[in-house]
Amino acid sequence: MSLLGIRKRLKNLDKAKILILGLDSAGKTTLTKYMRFGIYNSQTLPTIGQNIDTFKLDDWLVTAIDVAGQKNFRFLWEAHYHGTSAIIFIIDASDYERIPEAKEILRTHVFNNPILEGIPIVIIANKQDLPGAIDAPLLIQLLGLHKQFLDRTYAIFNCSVLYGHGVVESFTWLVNELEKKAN
Ligand code: G3D
Repeated sequence: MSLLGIRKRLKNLDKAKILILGLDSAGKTTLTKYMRFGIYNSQTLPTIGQNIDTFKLDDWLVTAIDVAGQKNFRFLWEAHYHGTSAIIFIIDASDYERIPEAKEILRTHVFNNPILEGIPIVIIANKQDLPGAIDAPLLIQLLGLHKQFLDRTYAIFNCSVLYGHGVVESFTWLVNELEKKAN
């Protein structure tokens, strides 16, 4: 399976939205660049705020949001959450200090958010190419996911988005889940 293969499978599904969430510097921009690579008709749409990047991938709307800090702006982001079919939550796994912040946001914005109930969630443990990066099994524990949210549909992948490692695997899982829901 390649990125183009994934794109073909996405095309066959009803159009909707993919939401990419993460703290600043987690790798959202790098991921969206990767997704746009080789895709000729992707189109960047005007953004409302500096921390929101939206583009079209065929009939899909992809929105990447920087969810760090600024609790007061949550209501602005929530407007983008409606109608979402899939969530990608990206974490800089080499930045130990910010794992608690990422955990809190993952919990409040995604897992405990009624708007996003039942939606498949891919967690990207990014920057695995950096020495000492926390791998997926340990990250699951640090995020508290081994004890909670066992009823939610989610998966976590070791990735190095900069080098394109693990991205196709993450998207393949996501497309499989979307196809299951469509059938
Ligand atoms: P953001 O959009 O979530 O804020 P970016 O994050 O995509 O801008 O990435 C922030 C920095 O992390 C960038 O470096 C980017 O190259 C780097 N980065 C993203 N993914 C990876 C990865 O998988 N491995 C490594 N080593 N670095 C990564 P700069 O130097 O441009 O700030």
